Amino acid sequence: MSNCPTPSKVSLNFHLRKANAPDHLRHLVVDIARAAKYIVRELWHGKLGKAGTSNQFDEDQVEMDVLSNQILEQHLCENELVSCFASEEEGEIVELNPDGPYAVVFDPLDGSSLVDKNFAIGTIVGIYEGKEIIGKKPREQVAALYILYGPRTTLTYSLGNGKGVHEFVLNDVGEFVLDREFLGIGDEAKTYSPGNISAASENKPYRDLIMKWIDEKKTLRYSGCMVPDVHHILSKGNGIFCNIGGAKYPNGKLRLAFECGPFAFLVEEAGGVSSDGKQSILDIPLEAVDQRTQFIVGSKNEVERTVRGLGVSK
Ligand code: FBP
Repeated sequence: MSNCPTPSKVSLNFHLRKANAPDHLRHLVVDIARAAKYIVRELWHGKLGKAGTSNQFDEDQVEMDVLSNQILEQHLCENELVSCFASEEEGEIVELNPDGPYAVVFDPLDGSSLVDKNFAIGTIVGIYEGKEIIGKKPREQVAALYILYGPRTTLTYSLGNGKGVHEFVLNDVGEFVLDREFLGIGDEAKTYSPGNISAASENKPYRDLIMKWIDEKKTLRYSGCMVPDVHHILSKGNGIFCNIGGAKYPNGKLRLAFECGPFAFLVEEAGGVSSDGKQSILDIPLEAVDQRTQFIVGSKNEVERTVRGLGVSK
């Protein structure tokens, strides 16, 4: 790192340099942050209605799904650092530069069904080395990040390997500047975030867990978008978020590649725990881009109690 003074407001680029991120990885993360600024602008000024199309999961797309996907694809293509990417909004893996050193997975606008209700939503990104996505495990990510479009726009990233989880805020000149370093998650949860709660109607262990959290007077924090809901755990430093399988989604609703893998990487780097009920999310091989998984993340002791409570040994 050159001996230039540390600025009063540390930029994402400066922070990545200080963390000795490889130059290409730093460039890629900064480009993803640039793409997020264009997504922010479209959230302010763009159309929020239905696109009249559907994604690979046969889910109706809103205009912003399509636009945010295009914005990210453009930035990943321009920098020539990406061999291929998998997006929640694309049917197949998209090949870009065969010499690109990284493969990227992303949900361009998670929670997009909430965008016209003005709920906080986000972009989720995972980065792998090389040219393959299928066959990798989320533990092999070399970086993961999410952008949260809320009252403030924040970007939270980690390079893993004990380098910590760090949060940046988009300022008035369009720069993501450091707000908090080394976000941590304590072992005991004070809040709970029960996703896919309709599964509790037929999943008695899940229903019993929710009643336990109520009886323990834990605070409910659930918005219906996993980006602010899991961010709440990283921001507060404790909590539990889960999306449990049920009749409609036997394996859970959330996708391993674009949603659960990057968030498990960040939560475990912050000292939390992730599980699908049997193993760390980070150890589940990616077999298909549309692969779903049951997802439990957050404070270590609460995740372990939840896994036991759901009756499946870890
Ligand atoms: P989309 O990617 O289709 O928006 O679905 C993902 C999601 O919105 C997550 O962000 C959120 O945690 C989950 O669905 C909510 O599911 P449910 O409404 O069943 O709790």
